[in-house]
Amino acid sequence: MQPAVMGVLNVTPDSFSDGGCYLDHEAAVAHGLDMARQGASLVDVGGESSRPGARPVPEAEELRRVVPVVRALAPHVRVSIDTVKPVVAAAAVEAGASLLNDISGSLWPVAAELGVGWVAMHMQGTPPTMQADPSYEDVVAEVYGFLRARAADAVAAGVGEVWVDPGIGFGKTTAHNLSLLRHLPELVSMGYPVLVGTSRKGFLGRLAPGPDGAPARADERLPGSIATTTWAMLSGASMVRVHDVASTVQAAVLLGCTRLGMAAPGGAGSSGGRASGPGHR
Ligand code: HH2
Repeated sequence: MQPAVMGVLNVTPDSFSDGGCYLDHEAAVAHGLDMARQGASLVDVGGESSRPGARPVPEAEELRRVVPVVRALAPHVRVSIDTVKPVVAAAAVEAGASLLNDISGSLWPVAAELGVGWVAMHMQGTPPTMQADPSYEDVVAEVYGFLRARAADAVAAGVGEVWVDPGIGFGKTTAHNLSLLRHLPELVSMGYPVLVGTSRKGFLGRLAPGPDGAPARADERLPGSIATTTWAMLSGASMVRVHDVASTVQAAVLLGCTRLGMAAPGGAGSSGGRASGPGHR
């Protein structure tokens, strides 16, 4: 099955790649609907940046940012709420969200109580200081061990839909991120659906600097985002969290076609017969 695409919708002034673009509710809803039209199965609404160094947002402000946006989008597309605050999670679920995207990896009792799905993400430390000095003896064993334990806790608590996410960039060096990506099949083999978010993250810019040697800026990281997201899909991830939905859906479709050796049934370009036209090769 083609992996699902989760579109990122940051209703924040300070997110690392799109801060301020969707702080206005009308702009946020329009962008969410656009991502759904482009093929996102889920729109992930967040009202608090978790970029390295980010400061916590007061609960009332986070509620003001996200609840009207969730309410407007939920009749049209599945919505997840990206929060670590139980009160915000509850209000978003009341407004129509059905998945709790939890970067703290600790809110499974809240998901159980609200009767919604839960994403368990791994993070070492918290955003204000997590990138100061991330350290592990064995990053793959520690992160995947944590996720295995938390997912089992959630299932035992009665959560019916449990996702695991290695938390790329959350208390991790570039080398840690690469190890986790390289060993994704081990996470997949645990049996829980895997979500991966590499989109526009800083390590992509550091690994592939521009011609002047400077790290690629966030708005120059689409190729790296597509490459690592495609790697995640090839490794068995069931969902990828991205800012650039249309490009990612195109990559996912092409991956599926290549796997099958043909256009996916019912998908674009599946009308049968040979492709034709001036561009056909
Ligand atoms: N990454 C970010 C935020 N939430 N949730 C999951 N499950 N996995 C991720 O990798 C993940 C996440 C960071 O990206 P973004 O939301 O664009 O930035 P910011 O936190 O600055 O708003």
